[in-house]
Amino acid sequence: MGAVVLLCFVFSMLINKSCGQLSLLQNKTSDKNGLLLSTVTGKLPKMLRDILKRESLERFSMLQKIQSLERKDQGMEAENAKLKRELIKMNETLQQEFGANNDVNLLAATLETALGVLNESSLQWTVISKLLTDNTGNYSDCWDILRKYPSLQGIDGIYEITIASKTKFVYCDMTTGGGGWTAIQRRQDGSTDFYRTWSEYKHGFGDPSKNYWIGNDVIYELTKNKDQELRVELQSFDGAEAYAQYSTFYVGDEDIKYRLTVSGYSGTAVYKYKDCATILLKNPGRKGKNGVYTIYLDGKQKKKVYCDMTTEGGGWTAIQRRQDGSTDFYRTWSEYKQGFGDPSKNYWIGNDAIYELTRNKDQELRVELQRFSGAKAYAQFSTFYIGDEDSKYRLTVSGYSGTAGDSMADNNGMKFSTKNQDNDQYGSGACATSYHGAWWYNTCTLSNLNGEYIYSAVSRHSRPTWYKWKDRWEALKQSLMMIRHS
Ligand SMILES: [Ca+2]
Repeated sequence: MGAVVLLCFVFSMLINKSCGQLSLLQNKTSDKNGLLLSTVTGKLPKMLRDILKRESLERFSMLQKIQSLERKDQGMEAENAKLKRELIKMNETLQQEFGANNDVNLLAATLETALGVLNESSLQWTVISKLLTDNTGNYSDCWDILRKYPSLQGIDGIYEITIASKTKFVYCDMTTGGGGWTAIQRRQDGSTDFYRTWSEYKHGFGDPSKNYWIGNDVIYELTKNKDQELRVELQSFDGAEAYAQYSTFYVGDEDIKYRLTVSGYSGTAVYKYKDCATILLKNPGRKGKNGVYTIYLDGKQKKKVYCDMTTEGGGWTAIQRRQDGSTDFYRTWSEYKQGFGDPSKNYWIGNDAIYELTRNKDQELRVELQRFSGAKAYAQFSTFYIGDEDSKYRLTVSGYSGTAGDSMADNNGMKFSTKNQDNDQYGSGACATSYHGAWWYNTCTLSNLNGEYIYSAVSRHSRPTWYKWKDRWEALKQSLMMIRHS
């Protein structure tokens, strides 16, 4: 396999990291005591390798910084000279005021060392920048760079290559499948317009550190020996990743309008996660990252949900979430069936969705509650599932443990009721109306988490309450009902 080509959509923070590292180095160089540079004098090539390897420092941003450093060089010289004068003056003052005191002599010696380092610092920068500049641009692609510098494996970033005797900055994936991939396209966000003309696509556009098209002439040059493979990497907004790989990939020159030859597919389809636990299982890096993710109910119906990736190992799919009063929960049967609200704040996932998620009867329920005082408690149920709409989403809930008390014991076996559909056990009225909510009411209830929100801890049964926690109808500030494989 020769050099290889990559279409890459991978999200990466390497650029920012690298700039951060470089500015650190830059600051240390002009550091008043110059100790960092004094310790590395004479080891510059090794230091450069270390920088490239450990800090993921990228040539592109580094060269830009060096150019800016060179512009600042005179300023630095002036600053050094000023510092030098101050040090000399300080030294003289010390000698005059304290004479031949040992401590003072020690201090003076330290000051003189510092002066020596200062004198060397700008010279050293010139050496560093020259070494870096001299080493760039002599490679035909990322594969070639990696072949000559195997220690760059794992260091994705911007590198300079030479194509048809012109240099070009490109993004190299030095990780995937051993690395050495040259990115011909990269999109990370919407900050670069890709709706461009023939000529722009011919020459390429954008910035390889973020979004770019390498240019059709370059793709032709890179692939004209017909020995390249193509890999397309994709990432969906909920973090799912997939790729497509083609064992043959090349384009013709401009005369034949860059005619494409692509074949020999292998790869993965985008995985449709069925719940938050599966997302976490397939993407362990999501642990601790609570937020909104996309799941596919029954492998088909797309749904945005809030995932708790923290509590007790994470992987919880939230079926109800209330954080404030900005969402009305006093809704109809049809709205509770479909679900409503915004998973990033307040929402009900939908009774059809709860049925789908719990139909295997293998889920547990965890209810997390917060009072306006900030105090928190939870109730966990080892068994939780509901029937389909024909059964009026009849609830099965049991196996309580926790700190909030079991306020759902009376709801076990009950049908769901809303303000426009009374399926409760209360003969002389509708609990959904008198409790201003929607729930699995019995002859009403000791839990009413879909009750009417209020911004204070008033005590009233029609509020979002969990009676057993404090043995009163205290209105709660927040609630989270979530399920996970038991
Ligand atoms: Ca009734």
